Amino acid sequence: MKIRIINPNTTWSMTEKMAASARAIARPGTEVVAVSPSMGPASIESHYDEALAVPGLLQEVARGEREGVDGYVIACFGDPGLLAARELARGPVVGIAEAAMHMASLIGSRFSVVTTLGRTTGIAWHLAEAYGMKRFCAKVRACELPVLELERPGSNARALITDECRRALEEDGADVIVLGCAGMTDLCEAISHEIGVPVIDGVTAAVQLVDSLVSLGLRTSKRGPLAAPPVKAYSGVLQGFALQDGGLKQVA
Ligand code: 5HY
Repeated sequence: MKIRIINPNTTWSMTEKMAASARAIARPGTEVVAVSPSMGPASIESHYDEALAVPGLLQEVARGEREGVDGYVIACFGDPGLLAARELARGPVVGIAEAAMHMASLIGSRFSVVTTLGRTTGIAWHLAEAYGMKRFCAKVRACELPVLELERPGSNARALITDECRRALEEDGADVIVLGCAGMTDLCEAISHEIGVPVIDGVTAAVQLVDSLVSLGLRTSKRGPLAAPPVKAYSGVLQGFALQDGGLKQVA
């Protein structure tokens, strides 16, 4: 089985962290590859970043389709481009927010999300609503940490995130924590051990869900809204996104 983790931002150190987390839990026989697009934002911290991350993300899905990838993880807590990716993919495509929230609802009564910048909390709330998880979500918290601080050696990211997780337990009535950034994937186990409750990393949660779906022979349904997009021309820098034979005309 081949699973492709797509980190929609272009910071490869973060992508490599995700690959390490995923390979640590992947079943024997499941090959996990983690990639970043050749174009896009260095980090995703706004609607603008999310929008500009999607073209590169879709190129990576198209490349995966040509390489026979069985399923995909969209490894950004805003789950950017999720439905568009499902239109392109034959196999399952799972977003890390979607995976983490659903898993949290299976092991606790209420979860809090701890993410990076406060300006992105609305995106997480929107997803909780869209996924039917709002009734389980106690709060979406932010530790006011720029995403790339997670990559800076010597930053106090882990302490800031852990403190915010503690506040979630004390103030929100949460009994599970969801890490609201793929870049936190390497902190999950240590924070869970420190605060004494389950902490969910969406990257590994999504990898396991994709593995389960593929193992059950389940693929994205191509009847209706997630069928391949209608063929048409795209102009300017998007010319290469025109579809032919079910794939992009030009996969960079
Ligand atoms: C993520 N941004 O998971 C989101 C986290 C966030 O570059 N990867 C990013 O703060 O929304």
